[in-house]
Parts: sequence; C-alpha cells; structure tokens
Amino acid sequence: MLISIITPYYKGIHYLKDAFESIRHSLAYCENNSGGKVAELEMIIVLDDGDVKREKKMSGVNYLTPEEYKQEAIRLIDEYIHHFEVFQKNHMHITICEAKGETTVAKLRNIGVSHAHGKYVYFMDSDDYIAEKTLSAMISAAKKEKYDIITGPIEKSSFKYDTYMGEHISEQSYNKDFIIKSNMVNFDFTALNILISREYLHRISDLEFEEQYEVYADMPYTSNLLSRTDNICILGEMTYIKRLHNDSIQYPSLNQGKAAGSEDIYKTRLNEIINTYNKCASFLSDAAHEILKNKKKAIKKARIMQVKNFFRRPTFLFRMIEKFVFRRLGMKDNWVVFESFLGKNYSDSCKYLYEYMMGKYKDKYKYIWVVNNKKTHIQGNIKKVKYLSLGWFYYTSRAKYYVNNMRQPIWMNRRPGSIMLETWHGTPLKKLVFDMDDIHAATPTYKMDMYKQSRAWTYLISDNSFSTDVFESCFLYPRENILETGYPRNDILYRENKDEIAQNIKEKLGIPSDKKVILYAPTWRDDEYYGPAEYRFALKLDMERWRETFGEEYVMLLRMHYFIADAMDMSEYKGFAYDVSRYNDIAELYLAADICVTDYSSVFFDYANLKRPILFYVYDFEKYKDKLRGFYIDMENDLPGPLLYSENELIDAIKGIDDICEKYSEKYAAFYDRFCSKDDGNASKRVADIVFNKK
Ligand code: C2G
Repeated sequence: MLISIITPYYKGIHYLKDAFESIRHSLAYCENNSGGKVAELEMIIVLDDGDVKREKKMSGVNYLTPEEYKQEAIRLIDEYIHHFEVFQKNHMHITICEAKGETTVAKLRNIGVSHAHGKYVYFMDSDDYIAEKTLSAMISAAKKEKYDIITGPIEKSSFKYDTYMGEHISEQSYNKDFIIKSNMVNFDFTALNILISREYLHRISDLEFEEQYEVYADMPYTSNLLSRTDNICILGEMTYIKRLHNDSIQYPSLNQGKAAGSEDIYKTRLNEIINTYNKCASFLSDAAHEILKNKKKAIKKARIMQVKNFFRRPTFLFRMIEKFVFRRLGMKDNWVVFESFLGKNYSDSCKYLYEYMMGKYKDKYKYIWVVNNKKTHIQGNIKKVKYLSLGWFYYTSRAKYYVNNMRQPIWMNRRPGSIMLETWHGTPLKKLVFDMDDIHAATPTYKMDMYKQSRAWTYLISDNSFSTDVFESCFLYPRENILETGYPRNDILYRENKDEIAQNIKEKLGIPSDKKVILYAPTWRDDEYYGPAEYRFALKLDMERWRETFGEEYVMLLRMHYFIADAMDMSEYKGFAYDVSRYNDIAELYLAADICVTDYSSVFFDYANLKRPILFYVYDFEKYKDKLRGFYIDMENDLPGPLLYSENELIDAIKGIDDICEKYSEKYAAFYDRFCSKDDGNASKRVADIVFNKK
C-alpha cells in the first residue's frame, strides 16, 4: 500500500534536509517496529522557481539563482537516496517535478497530486518535519481499515529537527513559549498532516486546491475534505511539526514574506467557512467561530497592553515628542552622543574614543554621555542623560553622531544625514544572529530585529580580519562599511603607564598590594533568563574552598556579565572575593588581573593583548557548544589556554599556572597574531580620523 508524500519546495535547503532527516528516522522506527517490513513510500518534490524570481532583494543577503536553488535540492535528494540504507530498503522513490513562472503553493500541491501513484496522499511542507512515530502510526492504521482520512496532532516549534528531538537537551531547558502544543486537530484548517485516500478524493470529484489563492488555499480544501466524510481516524501518535521560521529575512515563511499582512484574507476565509458550513457541518463553522473569537480577544488584549505600557513607561510618549517636536528642530553637526551597554557603564570603545576626541578636538564637539547613574565620574565638559529619558530622546534626535556599543532600540529611526557608529562589544566567539540555527534566547524575533537595527549603522568597528568576516555573515552587514581598526577599548592595554594604572585600580578596590589577582569574568547563558536582557547566573565556585586554597597568595574579582540580573553576596569572603560586576570598565580590571578565568565570553580576546594567562572554566561545554550557540573558532585547539571542565581542574590549573603558561606559549603567540595584532594603542585615533576628521 503506497503512500505519496507531496512536498512543495523553493528554498531553504537546511529545512529540506531536516524534513528528510525526520522521514529517515520515522522510516527506521517503522522498520524496527514492524518486523522489518517495508513502508512503501514515494515522495514528490515540486520545485518552484517562481517565488525566487519575485523575491524582494534585501541588502546583504546572498541570493542563489533559481537554477542554483534547484541544483542544491537535487543534490540533497540524491544524497539521501544513495547514502541511507533505510531509503533504499524501503524502495523509497523520489520524483522531482517543476513548476515554472508565477505559481502558488496551491498549484504546486495540485501538480504533486497529479504525479502521485499512492493509495493515499499526504501533504508535507519542505520546512516542516514529522515525529519519529508518525509514519508507523499512519501506515498501520491505513493497513488495518479503509479510512478516507487519517490525521493527528500538529505541534509548532522554532527549533531545528535535532533540537526538537531533544538529543542534547532536557525538557526543562526548552523555552516553553516556543513550543506551542495544539491538540486540536487541524485547528487552523491546514491541509498538513492528513493522510487522504485517493479513492476518497476521486469520490468527491477530485477535489483540488484553488490555485488563484496565494495563501490560505488550505482552508476551503480542508473544510471540504472534512465535511464530506465521517470515515475519519484520529491518531494521537501521528504528530507533525510545523516549523516557525526564526529568520524572516533570508527564509521567510509564506506569512512572513510576500503574504505578510494577510490577516484580513484569513478572516474572510474563516467567515466563508462559517457561512458555508453552519448547517451541514456545524463543527467546522464552530471551529472557525472559535478562531475568530480568540483572534478578537487577542487584539483586545494587545490594545489594553499598549495603553498600559503607555502609562507605565513614558517611552511611548517620548517617542511621540521626538517625532513631532525634536525632529522639527535642526540637526546639530557637532553633537556626539556616546552610549555604552545601554547607559549602564562609562566604558568600552565609546569611552576610549570619547577620551581621545576630547583630547584631540576639545570643544569642537559637544559631547553627550548616556549614563544611568548620574554620579558616574566622566572627565571633561559633558552633558549626561539617562537611557530612554526625555533628554536621551532630545540628544539622540538632534545629534549628528551617535556612538553605541550595543543595539539601538528597534523603533529608533535616525534622521537622514546622521551618522551612527556601532563599536560593537567584542570579537565574536559564540555564533551570532544569522549564523545561529536555533534561537534559545528570550527574543524570538531576534534575527529580524537585528537585521533592521544593523541597517541603521553607518560604520561598524572590527578588532581583526576574523571579526570582519564574521560580521559580514552574522549581521549580513556590508563589508565596505566595516572599520577594521582594532578596538579603541584596548588602547589602554598598551599605555606605557599601565602598571601604575593597575596599582591605582587595586588601591581603589582595596586590594592589598602584595596579593595577586584572579579575575573571573563569565558570560551569560541564552536559556537561563527571567526576561529579555535579564539573565540568571549560578556561580559554580565553592568560595570557601577557594579562600582556603588561594587566600594567602591571591584575591578574586568576580565580574558578572551586564545581562546578569542576580546580585552576588560576597560579604562572607571580605578581603578575598570582590564583586566587581558594577565596576564601570572591565579593561581596567584586566590591567589589575594576573590571571583571567572566563568561559565563552569575548573577554579573552581583549585580555590576550596583555599576554597574561587565561583559563577557560567551561563546566557546561557540551550544552553551550551544541545546543545554545556553537562557536566560530575551534575551542579545543585554538585557545591560548586550557579548557577546564570542573572546579577541581580549574583549581589545579591555578596551582600549576607556570606550567600552563609554558605549555601554551606557542598557541598563545598564534592566537595573539590572529586576534590582537591590530590593537596597538592607537585604534581610537584611527576611528576618529575616519569618522570625525573628514576634510
Ligand atoms: N563583559 C564584562 N563582564 C563579563 C563579561 C563580559 O564586562 N563578565 C563585557 C566585555 O567587554 C565583553 C563584552 O561585555 O567583551 C561582551 O560580553 P560577552 O561575554 O562576549 O557576551 P555578549 O554580550 O553576548 O557579546 O561579538 C561579541 C558577542 O556579541 C558577545
């Protein structure tokens, strides 16, 4: 008994690969649970080049030609057929057909059906996947009895197949909001996950998708299917996973892409269902009613939230004032706004660029600093404003220059002719934005937001040629606007009086001058958060043990990432452990530190400028590497220090730090050449010359 799986495809080879992977696993499951009997499947892939031709070009996105898209798909299909035994054993036959010119998914599916030989047809989209038990469940039901329709639940997930299957993660670490479980079969009238008997299709006059519909052609088709038979089987184990696209820029789903804003069409279609079926198949009109009711409720809730936000946070009001008042005042060509870590610190490249400019250009420019703590000491004649205060709106609106090391707010709309200098905040180690497959962090619209934000950057600073390559791919950012100058924030690490500065910092922190300093500066974990930019961190150090072991010789500086919301209480370890999480400038702490312990933070790229020992305390290496991010460099081979997986290993490494320095001297030198050689103490000058010192 042959089943024909019909899959329209136009792009997103990684999606198609996941679809194949899921079929491969599901086939293997079938085989193992049916005494080795073959499943009898055929797949009909309907290739469409029409959509590619019509696609709106986005800056930075590299498009393949329609022919290249096609070849890419054919290669993948070929690989599966020839490399996996389970496909050969099951005599899986794959037919590739093509649709040219202006097409719709509806048309592709009809083409697929016209090529099908199976007793049943099954629509599966190329960007979705099926659960392991799905094929086995549907095949055994179809063999047992002669149903017109066999169907099961549809889940939604924004994760790739591997992650969904949970090979590397435990249930608890999922971002639950991303997995929306829907037990209601065909909740939104999709044609997916329905095994349809071809004889039944024939009986109801060879029902077809209406090809003129760009979106929601499923709705009339599925309502028709469901209303004309009672011979339906619903299987709990026949699960289909609809994938939510996290990259609406390069790989938009139909609704995110050309059919964006098709909400009204959806409502019209629901009303059609209500009007058509309210007597003959009232369960369909009831379902459509229910969806409409829930939609209305959701809109109402969103409006109430908007009003609440308006009163709770004055940002909305300030945005209006900016738009209608400040924007009408002229742009100030000599105003420069500096902002580091959302106003949390006076630090990073913004600080060093500012100090250079102040020394060089003096009052040729008016300098504005975004600092949330107005007591922050900043030398020079400057104006201080808090992040997102009315003053912030005023100055960022009127200043020609805005220098920032993070992402600006997504709604920010800089005026024409203004310049935004993005200094960024580190050489990338962890995969970023468009290089990430899955997004585990708190903001599901990360890729789309980041794309929009980075289009507003006039320049982007890079510390080395490695970062330049990465920024081009991870931000889809044009290479010609990247300033590969080295980091202004590392200028201080090359100052002649750096030892004197270090001594002053130790004094300021109350560190006895005879003690050496271990700086522990870890990063944040994408999956441990309270909300956007508010992350949790559990300190995996037994401080009592550290004091006993190292208290005579060392003190410890504990520096949490700026996203970490949890405060640490180190009062018990006074005189040994210092919480320096709120210290403004980590570069100053680098100068004071004899050893740096970090994990996946970009901290080590900068600290390596000092050529002092670096240890990597990576107790959750596997999870971080495989599940959360993935890395740009080979952590096991390219680092200037050892990976230490447990507290014991870390303690032993510190005890034998001289041996480690010796052992890693060659790797350290290679690392320095690759990542630090642009830094020489003059990066601020190089940036200022390009951005501000224009003739
Ligand atoms: N940082 C800090 N204290 C820490 C960790 C980081 O002050 N405990 C500062 C450092 O200047 C570091 C920067 O924040 O370089 C970025 O921190 P990362 O840990 O690298 O993490 P993230 O903010 O995700 O930025 O390209 C760089 C990446 O974007 C990483």
